[in-house]
This record gives sequence, structure tokens and C-alpha cells, in this order.
Amino acid sequence: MSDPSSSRRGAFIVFEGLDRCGKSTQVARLVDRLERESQKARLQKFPDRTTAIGKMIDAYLQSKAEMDDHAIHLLFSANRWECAAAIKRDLDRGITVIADRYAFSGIAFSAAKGLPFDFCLQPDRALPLPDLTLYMSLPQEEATQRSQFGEERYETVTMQQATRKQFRLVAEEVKKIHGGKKWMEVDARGTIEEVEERLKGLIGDLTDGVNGRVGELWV
Ligand code: DGP
Repeated sequence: MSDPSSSRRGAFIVFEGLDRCGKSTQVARLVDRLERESQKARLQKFPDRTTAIGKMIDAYLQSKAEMDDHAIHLLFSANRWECAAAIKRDLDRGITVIADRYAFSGIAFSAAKGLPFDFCLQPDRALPLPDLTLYMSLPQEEATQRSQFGEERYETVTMQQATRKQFRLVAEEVKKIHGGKKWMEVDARGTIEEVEERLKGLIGDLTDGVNGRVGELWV
């Protein structure tokens, strides 16, 4: 008899949040844990600063280059599109893909600068749909106190507050279009281990595999 689990694909899990919310630490710990448990998993960081487009984004974020807000928005999206086929391929091969940021940051940060919400959403339409997005929520005062806050372009309190508001709208949009189970907010206060436990509870057995095809974002 064939094993029904063999037809399962990998889960696409996205971590989102404002700068210094502890996202990258948790993503790294999750990938480490899955590797220790001999599960197939890989990390996908956005922006992916290693590609040609990613290098332009990196220069912009470090304020070494200036760019029109629309143009940089489209570059961030292009950076996701250039990774989309590899994400789909890996999911189909049964590999869990854990993304540190995704299209939701794209909308929240660009809309916070004043670009229309709908313009921000469009370029990412039909990208692979995450099975779960974990939004790590941390009060601004705590994020500001964390080390390295303020190093890059968007790391000002005003920008982070505006982005926080946009993330709320993004959450509503995800729930409206893709249902309430695709987006979960996680309290990012407390120790690394406490937050890790909360995340573990929400991820549950998703990393064992998912049935069905990969969906399309905003479709
Ligand atoms: P990180 O490498 O996670 O520190 O993220 C880099 C910064 O870029 C962070 O301030 C969030 C911002 N960012 C990430 N994705 C996008 C995007 O698609 N559009 C815009 N405008 N900003 C983004």
C-alpha cells in the first residue's frame, strides 16, 4: 500500500514583523530545530541581498543609493519573483520553506511611505501563497531598545509606527482573501525560549507536510 504522506508537499511558512522584533532569531532557531529533527527545511530571506536586484536593494537600505519609492517597491517585488520558482520547486519536493519576510512587508513598508495600498499589493499577485504567516508583534518601545535599531533606512520610530498600522490592514486583507487561518499574530515579548514555544504551538504539525497544491497570493 502506498504511503499517503509521500504525496504531501512542504509547508511554506512566513515570519513577518517590524524591525528588531526577533524574527530572524526565531527563523534561524526553527530551521536549526527542523534540521536536528532530520526534517527537510530551508531558509529564504527577503530581501535576498545576494542577487543582482538584491544588491540594489541593499544599497538603498543602507542609504548608499537613492531611488524613487515606486521603483524600489517594484525591485523588492522583483526580488521575490526571482525566488518564486525555487520556492515552488522545493515545496513540491517536500521541503519546508521558512521565509524571513515576504510580500506583506512589501505592502506595509511601502504603504507606510504613502504609496497607495492597492499599488503596493498588485506586483506580488500570484506569488506562492504562504500556508501560514506568523506576525511577531512587539511594542515599539521594546524594539527601539534592542541592539542595532536605527542602522538602516526604515529604522526610525515614525516609520515603524506607520508600518505597524499598515501591517494591521495587511492582516485584514489576508483574512478577507485567504481566510483566518493563514495569518496569526504572536506576542514577541519575553525570552527567546518563551517566544519560540509560542511559535511552536502555532506551527504545530505543519512542518510534517501539507496536502494540496501551493496557492497563489491575493488570488
Ligand atoms: P531585514 O533584512 O529583515 O532587516 O529587512 C530589510 C528592511 O527592508 C526592513 O526595514 C524591512 C524592509 N523591507 C523588506 N521587504 C520590503 C519590501 O518589499 N518593500 C519595502 N519597501 N521594504 C521592505
